[in-house]
Order: sequence, then C-alpha cells, then structure tokens
Amino acid sequence: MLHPSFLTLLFVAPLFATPASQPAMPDDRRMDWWRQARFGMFIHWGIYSVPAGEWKGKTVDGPSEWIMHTAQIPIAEYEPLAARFNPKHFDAAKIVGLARTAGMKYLVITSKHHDGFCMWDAKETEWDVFGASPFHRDVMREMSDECRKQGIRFGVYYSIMDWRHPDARGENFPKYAEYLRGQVTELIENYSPDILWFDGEWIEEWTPALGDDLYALCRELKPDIIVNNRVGKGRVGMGPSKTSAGDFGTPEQEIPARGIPGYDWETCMTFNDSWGYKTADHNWKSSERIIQMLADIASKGGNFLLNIGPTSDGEVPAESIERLEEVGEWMKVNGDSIYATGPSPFGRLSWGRCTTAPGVLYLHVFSTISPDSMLVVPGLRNEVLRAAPLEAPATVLPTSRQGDDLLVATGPYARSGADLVLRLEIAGAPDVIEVPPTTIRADGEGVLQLRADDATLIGDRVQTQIQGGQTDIGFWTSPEDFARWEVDAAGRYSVELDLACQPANAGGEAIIRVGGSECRITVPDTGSWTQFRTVKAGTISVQAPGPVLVVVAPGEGFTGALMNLREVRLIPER
Ligand code: H79
Repeated sequence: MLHPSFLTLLFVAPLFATPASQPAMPDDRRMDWWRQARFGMFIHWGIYSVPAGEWKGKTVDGPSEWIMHTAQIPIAEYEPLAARFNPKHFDAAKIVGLARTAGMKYLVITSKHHDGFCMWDAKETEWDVFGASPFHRDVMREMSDECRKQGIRFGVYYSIMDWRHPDARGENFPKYAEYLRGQVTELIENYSPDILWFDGEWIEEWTPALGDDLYALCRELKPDIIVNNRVGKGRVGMGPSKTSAGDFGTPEQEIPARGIPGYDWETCMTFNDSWGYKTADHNWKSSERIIQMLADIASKGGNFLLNIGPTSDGEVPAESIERLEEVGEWMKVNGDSIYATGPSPFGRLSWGRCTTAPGVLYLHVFSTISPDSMLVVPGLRNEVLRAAPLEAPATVLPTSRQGDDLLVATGPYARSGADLVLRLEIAGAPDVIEVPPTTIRADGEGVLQLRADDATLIGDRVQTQIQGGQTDIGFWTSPEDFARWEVDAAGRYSVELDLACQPANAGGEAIIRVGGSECRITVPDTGSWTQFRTVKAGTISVQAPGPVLVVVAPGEGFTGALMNLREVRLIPER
C-alpha cells in the first residue's frame, strides 16, 4: 500500500520545484554580522572525551557525548571521569586560529552538555572544571578572550536537559530552571557571548513560556545577542526548524532541500559521525564534500556550523585539522562567493549551485565539464557584462545565448575539483525563467536513462548532491518524499537502479511506479553512501505510448534514509 499522502502529493505537487526565493527576513541589524559570516565552527568538548565512545572495553554506538545515556552509566560511575579530565595540550589560540584558517567567522563551544558538566568556574555547582577535575582552567574564559583577540565571534552552547542535576526532572523542575537562569546569566555577564546556542529543550518539563522567559533574559542581559530557536519549543522533530522564540532555525545533520524561506537558519553538522571525540569514528567527510555543502547551504541562504571534537588531551583530531586547512585554501580564493551572499535565483542546476551578490552571480561548478563543452545556465535572461573564474579574475570567459539559456565556455578552467567558482557580472537583478524538465526519450538501444540530474524531487528533505563529480539523489530522510521523471515510453521494461546505501539504513523498500504498473526492491547495503551498485528491480509495463510519469518512492519499512540514487534505467524487454 502506498502512503495516502503520497497519492495526494502526486496530484497537488507542482510539476517542477519553484526557485528558492529571497527570504523575507525581519530587518534586524543585530543579525547582520551573522548573516554575512556564513561559516562557523562548532566545538563539542567535555569529560565525555575521556571515554571517547568506549565503555568497559566496548565501543558504544552513537555519538560519544551521549555515552552516559546510551551505555546507561549511573551518575556514580560517570562522575569519576571528571578526575581523569586534564587536557594539558588545550590551547585556545590554536583552536581559534584553526577556525580562522578555515575561513570561519564565529565559533560555538559547549559550556555544558547533557551530562551537566560545566567547562567554566561555575558559581552554583562543583560539577565543573575547578570543582571536579584537576584541570583548573576556565575554558570559556580562555576561548572568549582568544576569540576577541583574533576577531572571531564567540558563541556558547548550553544544554537545557541535564542528566545529573537532581532537580532537572519532575516536580522540582522550577528549582532547576532557576539554576539554569543563574548559569546563563553568569555566562553572559562573564564572557559576553555573541551567540547563545541552546539544546536539549525537547524534555517535557521545558515549556514555551520558560523558553520565552529565557530568550527575554538573554536579550535583556545583552541586547544584541543572537539566540537559536532551541531556546523554545518551536522545533519540529530534529529536522528543519520553524522559529518561535529564537532568532534562527537549527537543522541538525541535514541541509533543507530548499532552505527555510522566511527564516534565518544554520545547519550544524559533524565532521565524522560523533559530536564529541570518539576513537572508533573514522567516517570523516572529505574537504571536497565540506566545500560543496558550504556552497549548497549558502545557495539556500543558510549558515554552516561545522563541528570538531577535541580529545581529552585538548588536541583537535589531525583529520579535522587537515581538512579545515584545505577548506581554508579554497576559501582564501573563493570566499567572496560565500560571505554575505544571497540565495540562488535558480530552481535547480544540474552541475552545482549558485550564490548571489548585487549585480553578480557566483556559479559553483561541482561536476566535471570537458574542455570543449559549455556550461549551460538555464533560463538566465540577463545581459552578461563579464564572466571570469574567481581563481583567475583577469581571465575573460566567452559567453553566448541559446534560446533562454546562457552558455559559458569555461575552456582551460573546465576541470574537476571540489567547486570551481565562476563570477558573472550581470546587468540588473537576476532575471531567471524556470525551464521545465524535458521529457526523457529512449536512446538508440531503446533504453530510458533516468538520471538524478533530470529528476523532479517532491518533498521537504530529498535533494540532489554531487559526489565525485556525479549527481545522486540523497538526503532521502522522509518517507513522504519522492522523485519523478516524465518519460516517453511504451511496452515492457526491466528496471535497474544505480544506488548506494550504508549498512545502518539498508533494508527499506523502494517502489518504482509507472501508471498502474510497479515493481519493488529492498535496498541492499552497498558498504557506504558513496559506493554505488546496480540493483535489478523486476519489470514494469507501460500500456499506451506518450509521456508518463515514472515515480520512485519509499515503501514499507522506512529506515530513516532510503538510499542515494544515481540513475534508474528502463531497458526494453524483447
Ligand atoms: O550536541 C549535539 C547532540 O549531542 C545533540 N545536538 C547536537 C548539536 C543531540 N541531542 N539529541 N540529538 C542530537 C538527537 C537525538 C538522538 C537520539 Fe540517540 C536518538 C537520542 C537517543 C536516541 C543518538 C543516538 C543519541 C543516542 C543514540
């Protein structure tokens, strides 16, 4: 059975996605620096870096900062970890310097995570670096001072949920709420953060009224402070966020398919899988992927808060340092295409993303263009005054027109890389018409190739990504999202999919549907999200010739993420 909303969507959804529009955000000067910054560093650091994801000789699933919960460690057994927290190599100057090198403009560091341990000299508790650990140094002091010195904006993360405080659950919660307000007051008065980043607001004791009061307290103590939406209860699940109290939405570990029109937002994401340092976690994202995600987020009007998890010795993992330096190299050349830019005027671009500045379009080319082919900018009607690669601003690239499309000859710059940025100077505001997806026709062999680039994606989460120069459909994290293609087909076809799926998400069902005919696959484990494999799905038949829609949608047993889908092929049966 198909999900009922799937059928509704099929009838009411527009034929193609509308372009991300310029968010109608409140005219609030206070947000200016944050909107221009675009790129920040998240730091998860606490005594959970001591076990680093291991308990009683076993690796514990999930992020390391959750170990107390996940491994069900009693408070009495968790507390002694503090005595082992003595990070001799912690050097605030080095960490802030690393953020600067990467081209980040702000950072947000955990002052207290869910375990309640305080990384400053907290007045109200001894459960802090001074009272419970041999590390008698005020991490918030050192970090805030260093941020000021190096011109990086300073943000403080604070967890509302607290697993250790005796009043943080149940009827004594009002007492805990006073403790929390006291701590937040102390943090703002002592370290004057530019951002307060709350988390753990989902516990039932936390109410919208408490959120409103806490937001008011922050603004009262520091009028131009910026506070995330998790101060209140306005978040929907863990996903893309609406805002109630709070200044910006906080999608976690995901990039909303079309941004969050009308709201400021920031995607926070881990470098590997865990937020806190975890010895067994080697699943590092490449610098290429980080750069593309940054451009993707900027093209949708958001910020990117990228996490590091220092060790219990105070060191930043070498894998993070290496990648941040590579991202920094790219930012040095291409930063103008990220900082203070506006979102894309295009609905979708098969080769990458677009960001904007007054009179300028930045084309972010993720996929490989061969030296003798042209980059097609679909539906751009403006006169182009000048086109040049950001890495070689003196070079003029020839442009021409083909109907409503603009063509750019990238010549020697047609090389693959993380993101080749072309700067187009245009006359007037962007004038873009939506080019509808073309009907896909059979090739010489009668095969219909339904590529990710040509799909129309319906839903809030699902979106294309470019990995290793090739596009796939990913972020398929809602069971209601689907992909479709219009094809000109007739007869019986066997169906093949090129897909990737990591072990943890394998086993969900995907349905391939044309008219009344359908076939299904159980998505196999291909090893990882980037290892693609061809899977045969069975046969379908199309009764009458003419344009029909081919739909791929999640079926039974949704696993949290369906698959990464590169291509569907319909091969005629003889
Ligand atoms: O601080 C980072 C995370 O620790 C925190 N927010 C970011 C910024 C966060 N809290 N909750 N979540 C993220 C999502 C919750 C996931 C859960 Fe689980 C699923 C909690 C219990 C089951 C993840 C998996 C944590 C333990 C197992």
